[in-house]
Amino acid sequence: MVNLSSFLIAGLALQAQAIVFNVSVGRNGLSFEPNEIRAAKDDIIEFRFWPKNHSVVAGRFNEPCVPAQAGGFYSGFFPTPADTINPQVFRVRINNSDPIVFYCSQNNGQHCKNGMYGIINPTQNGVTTLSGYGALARQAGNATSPAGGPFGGQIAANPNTSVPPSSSTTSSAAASSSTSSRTGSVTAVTTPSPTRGTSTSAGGNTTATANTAPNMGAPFVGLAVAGAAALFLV
Ligand SMILES: [Cu+2]
Repeated sequence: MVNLSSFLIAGLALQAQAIVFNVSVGRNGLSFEPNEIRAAKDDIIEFRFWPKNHSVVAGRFNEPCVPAQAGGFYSGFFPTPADTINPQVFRVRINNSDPIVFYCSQNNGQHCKNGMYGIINPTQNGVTTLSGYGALARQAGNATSPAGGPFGGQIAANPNTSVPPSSSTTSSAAASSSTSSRTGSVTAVTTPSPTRGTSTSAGGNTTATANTAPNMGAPFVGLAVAGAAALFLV
């Protein structure tokens, strides 16, 4: 008699273990959390959008807040009312281990230069690092949104739209850094969808994910960021 469950487990074990990294966009001020991610080929970065009107764009290293010259990705804008989380997410599949920087292109408050950027697979050369990109971004002007609509990823239903009551009132410094790596507290999944596009059925996201963003708390408040946020609340 065939032991079906053993058979299934053996089959799953043969698949590459892709990981989904959840990135909170604007959950605590003008920031991506985590903003430094170490991912492998076929891993998924899932951007979850919190209030205001954010986007995520793959950038280029030496020209901050400007889209990548080739390839890359762009989510479009995800307007999200206060005290909610957007019902849709933007998912990007990682194709290789090359460094990728990303930023928010919202200029109502100049989100990119004020801290809304991050990096996937930084290197140690001081250029393709979070701090290296940040040093350039702080001197940037307005950010650039790619022409046209979203590309390079998949818009999907948000698997978790529950909002802790206090989440939208927490502020923290945008300059804070949080890192996720493949060895961190993330959930391995075996069902990354290889398809691109936007044909996602409602509730059809069966990929098990864990919120990889560490609970950073709010040890201090970024006064500059809070001030900017107060001026540019949408
Ligand atoms: Cu933003």
